[in-house]
Amino acid sequence: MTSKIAGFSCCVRRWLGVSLVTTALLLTACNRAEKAAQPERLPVPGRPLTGQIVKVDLERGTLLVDHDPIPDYMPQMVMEFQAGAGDLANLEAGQRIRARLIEEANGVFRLAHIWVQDGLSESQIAAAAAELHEDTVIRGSKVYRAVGENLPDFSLYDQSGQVVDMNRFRGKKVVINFIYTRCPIATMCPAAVTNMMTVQEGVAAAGKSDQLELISVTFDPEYDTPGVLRDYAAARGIDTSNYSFLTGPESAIKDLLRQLGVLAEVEGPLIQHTLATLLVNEEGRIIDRADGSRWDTQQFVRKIVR
Ligand SMILES: [Cu+2]
Repeated sequence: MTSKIAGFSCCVRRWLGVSLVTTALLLTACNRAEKAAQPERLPVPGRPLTGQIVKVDLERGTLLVDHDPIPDYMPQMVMEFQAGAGDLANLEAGQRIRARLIEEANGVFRLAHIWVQDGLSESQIAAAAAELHEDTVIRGSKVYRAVGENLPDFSLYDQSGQVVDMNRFRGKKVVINFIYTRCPIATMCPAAVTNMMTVQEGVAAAGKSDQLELISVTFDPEYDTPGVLRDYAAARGIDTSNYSFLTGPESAIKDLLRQLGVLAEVEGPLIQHTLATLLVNEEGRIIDRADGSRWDTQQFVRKIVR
């Protein structure tokens, strides 16, 4: 744990390039955070449910699910649940799922935060997460990847529930940041997404959309399932043809955050986090980095379209 925090602080120091005084402050903050037994993640509403989808009914906005017994609550049965548009679009009959069952005040039962339990995708994602973790451990105190280094390889799910391997984006410029959908602070994640959209629009205006991929990875994967990310993008009218929202195993996301020098920590009802946006070139090398939510999106656009 000590070495983990030391590595983390070291990466923060290198990333910010700050004075010793500021570093001392950061170290104190880190140590304090370490002592408080903070929860690892924000709670996700509802109770756990597993089962198999019998039917996706787009018209009724429901999922018919043969669900496993829910201890002290409900026996095994085939039951109809309300579900969000993102989940309804992503899911199909026959899939095994794990989800959160939310009983609403009006007696309506809703399934949300749904993960497909698909052996093939899951093992692919798990293998990539294990590799990324090994790389994180091997890099030790040199875990942080500065401008000039390569983006690490990773595989996560996109907002459609498809496995996305980072290699897929070789040959294009990539802009990547981290956000979470329930971030309530307008100047943080919502602003970060708006900045991404501004870059996307600037590159589109130059007719170079096919040379760019934008990626927002969630800080909050248990809540931000593919369906939630899909709804989030739809609610903002985001063109997802070259802008993906990624989620997956918590360990993979933590390793990515460490390697890219982004801090995140649950505090009360929030995930306190820093913001960074990276620009990656066609060979997978990090060529620029903007910290915070106020940065020159047009500078990124110029670097992408030139
Ligand atoms: Cu945020």
